[in-house]
Amino acid sequence: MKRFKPAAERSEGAVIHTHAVDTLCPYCGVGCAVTYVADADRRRILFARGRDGAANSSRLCVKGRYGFDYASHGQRLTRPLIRRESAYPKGQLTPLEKRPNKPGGPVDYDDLLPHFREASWDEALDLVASRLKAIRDSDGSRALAGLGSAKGSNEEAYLFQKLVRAVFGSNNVDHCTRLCHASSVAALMEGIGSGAVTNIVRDIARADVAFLTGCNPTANHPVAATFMKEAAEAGTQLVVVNSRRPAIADQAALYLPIRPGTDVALHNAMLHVLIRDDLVDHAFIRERTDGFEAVTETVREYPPETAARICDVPAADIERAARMIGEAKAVMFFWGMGISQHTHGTDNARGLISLAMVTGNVGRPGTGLHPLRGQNNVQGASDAGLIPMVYPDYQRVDDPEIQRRFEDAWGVQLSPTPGLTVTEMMNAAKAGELKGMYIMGENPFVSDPDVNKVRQALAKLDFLAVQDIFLTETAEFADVILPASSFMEKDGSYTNTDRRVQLGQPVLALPGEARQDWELICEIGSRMGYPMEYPDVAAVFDEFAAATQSYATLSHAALGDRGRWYPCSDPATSDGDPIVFQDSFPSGRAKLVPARFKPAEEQPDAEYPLILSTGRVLEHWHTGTMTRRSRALDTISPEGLMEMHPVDAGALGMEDGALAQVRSRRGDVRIRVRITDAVLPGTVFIPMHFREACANLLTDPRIDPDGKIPGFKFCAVSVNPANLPESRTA
Ligand SMILES: Nc1nc2c(c(=O)[nH]1)N[C@H]1C(S)=C(S)[C@@H](COP(=O)(O)OP(=O)(O)OC[C@H]3O[C@@H](n4cnc5c(=O)[nH]c(N)nc54)[C@H](O)[C@@H]3O)O[C@H]1N2
Ligand SMILES: Nc1nc2c(c(=O)[nH]1)N[C@H]1C(S)=C(S)[C@@H](COP(=O)(O)OP(=O)(O)OC[C@H]3O[C@@H](n4cnc5c(=O)[nH]c(N)nc54)[C@H](O)[C@@H]3O)O[C@H]1N2
Ligand code: SF4
Ligand SMILES: [Mo]
Repeated sequence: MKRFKPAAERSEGAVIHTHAVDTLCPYCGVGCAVTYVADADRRRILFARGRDGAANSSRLCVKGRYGFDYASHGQRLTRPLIRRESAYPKGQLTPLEKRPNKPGGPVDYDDLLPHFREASWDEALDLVASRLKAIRDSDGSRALAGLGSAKGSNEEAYLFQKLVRAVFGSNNVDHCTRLCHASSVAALMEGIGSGAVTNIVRDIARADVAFLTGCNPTANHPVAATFMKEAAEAGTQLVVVNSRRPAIADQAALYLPIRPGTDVALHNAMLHVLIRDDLVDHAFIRERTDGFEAVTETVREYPPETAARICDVPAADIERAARMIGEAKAVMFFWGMGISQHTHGTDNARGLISLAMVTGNVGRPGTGLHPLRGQNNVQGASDAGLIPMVYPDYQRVDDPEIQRRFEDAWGVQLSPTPGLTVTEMMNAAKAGELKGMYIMGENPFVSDPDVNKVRQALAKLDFLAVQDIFLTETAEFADVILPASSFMEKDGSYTNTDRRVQLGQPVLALPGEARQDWELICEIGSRMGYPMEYPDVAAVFDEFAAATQSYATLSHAALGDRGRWYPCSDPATSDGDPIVFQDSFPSGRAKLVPARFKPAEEQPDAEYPLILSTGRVLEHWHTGTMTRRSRALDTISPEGLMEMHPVDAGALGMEDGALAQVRSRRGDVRIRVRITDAVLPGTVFIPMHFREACANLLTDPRIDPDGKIPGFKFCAVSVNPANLPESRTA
């Protein structure tokens, strides 16, 4: 039954019968509203049409418009699979870089399938439940862990963390936010008591100045970027800071190409100028913040000339950026992974918070803090408690009062000990302390730093269950693989980067015997002895909303076909709040925390002379499981390329298109070179999407002390021309 009217699309009496459904794009945190039109038997999506959503006004990027066909790809998992006794030992898999083909290719899939046998749902689910239960009973709750998914719905995220907490019995639950904005959230929680954005993207139209740092919106938040560009044309001045020139720099009033990993020095120098020239908002500082003196004290050591030497940005440009912010009436701060994915990511975000606070740029139109959220539901997955330290709504697991409340609601005893983060789980598995895992909708065997170490660690588990839509590099190590629903087959709510909660609904029929993700979570809970029964996802939403103040007024019925921003006082009369914290912060007053510049630990040296940064391209999604199975996207972008500055390429005698061998202290990959002056001399860039040239074989797993996020944006590598014959067969 449909909660809201499906967009009727039937050419009466004509040859073609189609099925049109109003839903969302499954990819990024912008959260574009889409109508997908499928064939009459709902096996295949024919085309997409942008819908008039709050975040997109009918606009779509290439992924929303053409990236839907992964869902009907022939390699979708359709039956439960159990690893054969005779399968190769888990620890002896072919190294990623030696694998002959890419995920979409047939070789890979046909090679792997013989190592698994098909099973009935009862056999597979009983095996998962009994093995996890046996580990819990013999080794204790701490020996089990789960990774949930920011590609799943709020309801799935809520159920997943409930399963780990109430049934596995520990708080060992996390998701990809740890690799993403964990440091931003750590700084925001400390600074203002909330990790969500204060103002929506489209508020940029009302900003005089927008500061865009460590983000590449034209590639990664493309529809949001269109609104940013329009604002720039209408007079909003963009200050863009990046270490690899992003396309949005073309619209910038000021572009600062910064040496990677040196943003703390830049932020401090800007604060220095603002305070020195008295461009701060004294009333705001007095009435709404604490810690201004400590910040003033620290930034005194960072005159622009000092920062200029650290950042390789001219002192005059630093002065100008500071004055633009200090003199504007309304400034918005946007940031991404170039800020958060460093071992000093929390310090980076602290600086941005201080810049906004000392200039009084929060709580008004065209102001505020906006960490651009990545996955379609990473905001919601965090809100729903897929985090080891907190229950839904960021309520601490180690607060006895809160623990009692959840114990009453769920009818079980809960653990007061914060659980392991993604990165800590890998270490615990390696040490043999973590023995069983359930991974749903994540692919850590490609997305975690130093993946060779991760592969060794997870291969040691006594039992691994993976729930995905494809036989991923992670699933390859599983004892049981559960075939799940893709976005296109399910009901549920998703919270975008703007805090807009919107509903998705099924466009396609489930393939083969695949089942709904949410039902599988409940099946495992119930089979482990804790009944998890709900009539539908709307009922799960209600239980989640009851535990989560910011969602308390919402329900599936109230969300309708356009969704609402949270907080929303009354969905019957209000669209929700596009701007929050007008008068105070959840923590009362904002806390300003100073930070000193610390260089990344692994600096370039004679052996590894270049800095490697990793990230994304427009057409591909993370580990490529979806976009590399989309015909249009794979055709436009079939291969990963390493970007290198002409000066460095020239020194190595390498031409555009040459094959390079890239080494770090952890691994090596071979990849073709693309010569471009978008990257700075001395730095190279490798996209994370291509497992045959897997960036994470190279990356450094060291983490930020507060956010526990790895520094994906900085490690030392060497590059040499590769003269070995190519092994690629694609
Ligand atoms: N096409 C596509 N879109 C995506 C995704 C995808 O996989 N593909 N993933 C989604 C997800 S989960 C996320 S988190 C977002 C990420 O979106 P972004 O944050 O835009 O992602 P990245 O490309 O990782 O890197 C951001 C930028 O940081 C810059 N940078 C690197 N180091 C530094 C530094 O030290 N200082 C500064 N100031 N800048 C630096 C890089 O040059 C890059 O332009 O994208 C989302 N959207
Ligand atoms: N080097 C480097 N590494 C990085 C980053 C970087 O910038 N550089 N960025 C980091 C960031 S910001 C992020 S967010 C992470 C992302 O890391 P991951 O979350 O591990 O990456 P995805 O490829 O998005 O994995 C999603 C998985 O879910 C599956 N899936 C999709 N839809 C569904 C569904 O509906 N149900 C189920 N059950 N499964 C589904 C997909 O097939 C895929 O296997 O990567 C991090 N890793
Ligand atoms: S901007 Fe993001 S949500 Fe919108 S269509 Fe593109 S990938 Fe999808
Ligand atoms: Mo992310």
